[in-house]
Amino acid sequence: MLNNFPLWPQQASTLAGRVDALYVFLLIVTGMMTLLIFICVVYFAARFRHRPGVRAEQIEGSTPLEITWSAIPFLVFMVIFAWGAVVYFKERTPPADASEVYVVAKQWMWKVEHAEGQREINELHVPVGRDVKLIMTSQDVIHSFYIPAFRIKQDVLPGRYTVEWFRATKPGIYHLFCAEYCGTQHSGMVGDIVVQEPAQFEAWMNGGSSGPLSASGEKMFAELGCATCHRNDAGGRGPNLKGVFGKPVQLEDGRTVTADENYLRECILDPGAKRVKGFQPIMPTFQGLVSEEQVNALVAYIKSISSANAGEGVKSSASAATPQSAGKVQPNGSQVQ
Ligand code: HEC
Ligand SMILES: [Cu+2]
Repeated sequence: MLNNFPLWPQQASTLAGRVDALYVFLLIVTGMMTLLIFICVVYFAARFRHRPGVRAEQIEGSTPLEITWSAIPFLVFMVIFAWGAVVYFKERTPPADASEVYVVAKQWMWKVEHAEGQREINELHVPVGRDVKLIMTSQDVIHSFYIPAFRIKQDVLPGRYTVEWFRATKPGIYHLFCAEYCGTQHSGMVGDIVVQEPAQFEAWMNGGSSGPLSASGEKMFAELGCATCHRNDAGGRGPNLKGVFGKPVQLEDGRTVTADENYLRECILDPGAKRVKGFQPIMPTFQGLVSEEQVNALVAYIKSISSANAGEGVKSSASAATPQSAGKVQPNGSQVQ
């Protein structure tokens, strides 16, 4: 019977149980308080009802009583706060080794590109039991990437990246919703999260991929002329980008910032906002010249030449040219509009 009338969405991620446990706790606490108040109302109404000849007597405060009814709720609220904070920080902190998926939202669809190069629309394939980090941006208005079965929801904003992560625990197909009103067909901006067994997922991933995202990024890096200024040595007019991701960067105006995804994105689209110390301000903006997908590929490429495993970017770009992926290569710049 409960299957036909489920009170909760399915629990299909490692976070789902934690969120539900907190929610059940809140229901129990508020339920108990409601009950307590109603019992008191009924009891006092009966006990102190009007009787002929009996005069009401004024009672002037009671310190122990007031301390009790302040301290107990305070402790209960502190439990809710601490518990909520633990779940929140867990949910907001993607594990460092999560596989990465880029998401671009537009009215009214979700465009998904895996770091390994596979692309999909209104669908996201993920393997069971692996941490997945979504790096998301919007091409137009604010959207929100919501997977009820995973208990995660995150706004997707134009002009910057936002991030969310999960680890799926059960194979199956789950709803994806846009949870931020984004225009006429907002309610149709839905999709499927397809959770597969690792072997099945590998098979899916290997079918028809255009090569790793970082490899398309490397190609664009050459085609857009980035490589003329950013060389692999110290001799370029721009900084050598090898190893820059995740490191602190000294800016011309004295600030130090961490080179995360949003920083790389801003460097490409609005280089004037944060000039690197010790270089001429000659880098042109690429705003309007590159699509969100191309920015994602460039960011993925710069990250790949920065990862602890410094050879990774080179390796992945080499593998893109192996016969096994040849023939599946899509014409450069082919994207879903
Ligand atoms: C005309 C030369 C030139 C071109 C072309 C160029 N850049 Fe730059 N870039 C620079 C210079 C100079 C800096 C350092 C000063 C600054 O921050 O603007 C820089 C800074 C950067 C940074 C920050 C580096 C750091 O160490 O923090 C990134 C990332 C970057 N560029 C990426 C790119 C990408 C991607 C492209 C191609 C789409 C590109 N650049 C094209 C000259 C260039
Ligand atoms: Cu939307």
